[in-house]
Amino acid sequence: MKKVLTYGTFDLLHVGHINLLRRASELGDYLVVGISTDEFNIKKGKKSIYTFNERKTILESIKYVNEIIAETTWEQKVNDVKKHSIDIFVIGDDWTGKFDFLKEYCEVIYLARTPDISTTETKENIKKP
Ligand code: C2G
Repeated sequence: MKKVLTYGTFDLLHVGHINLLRRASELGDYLVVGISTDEFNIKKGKKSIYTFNERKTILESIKYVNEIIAETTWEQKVNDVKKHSIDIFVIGDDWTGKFDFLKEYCEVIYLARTPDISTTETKENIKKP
């Protein structure tokens, strides 16, 4: 069984997230998603609208996602790859190069981001009068 791993905040879920999760799931047989906790989001400089538990509940309902783990630190990825016997790490290409150190443990793939959609943009559009 080929296992795939990705991470993200996945706040205010949108088609960019779904496109990423769908393509990630198509790379293997089982997709593990590390969702950033509310505390880790602060370290990432992000404040999500939905809490970790709400974002977890939403992602658990997506057919492409097989397992959810909590992302609490930048340093947990190598341990997660080993612990979950991951074959492929995948993430959007806004992170290109940032996780190449994982190539020692698994395949690393950066997928093209979906253009013209982001949680930040969605928030701005909602605020517009
Ligand atoms: N994404 C995408 N297209 C978009 C928006 C997001 O492909 N238009 C992808 C991102 O590249 C990422 C995933 O969807 O792979 C989740 O995006 P975010 O919730 O913004 O996650 P991020 O803050 O990039 O967290 O340790 C890694 C970080 O936790 C990644």
